[in-house]
Amino acid sequence: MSRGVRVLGVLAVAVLVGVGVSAPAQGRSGGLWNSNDSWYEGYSRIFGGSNANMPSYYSDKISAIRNYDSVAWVLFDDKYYEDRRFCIRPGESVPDLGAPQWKFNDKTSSVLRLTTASCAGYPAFYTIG
Ligand SMILES: [Ca+2]
Repeated sequence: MSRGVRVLGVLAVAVLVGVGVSAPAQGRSGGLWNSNDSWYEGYSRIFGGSNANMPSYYSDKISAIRNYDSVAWVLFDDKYYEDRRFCIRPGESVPDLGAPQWKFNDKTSSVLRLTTASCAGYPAFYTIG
């Protein structure tokens, strides 16, 4: 592994560990914004990249999300991208993951950042078109 790759890895971890944000800023760019209470209350943070095995302070604690990224993200109930899953496209918001159509409050244990804005191949929170 080159030194450059190691530095990038450290930066990715720094982004993932999180930036404390008290309120969702309009026009924020990049990442999956999430909070541990519905309607963006409680602790909030931005995920900058995929995480197959979320630490205990994230796992099973996410209650609301907004996608400020340019690509779609998938939330999984289990670690390592297993079990139930839902995809959120760029610009979409899910203020209450516990709503009856998803029942996904405090479930997320891994997150996958896709390479395009499409949710093709994954069930999406919202249907389009
Ligand atoms: Ca879970």
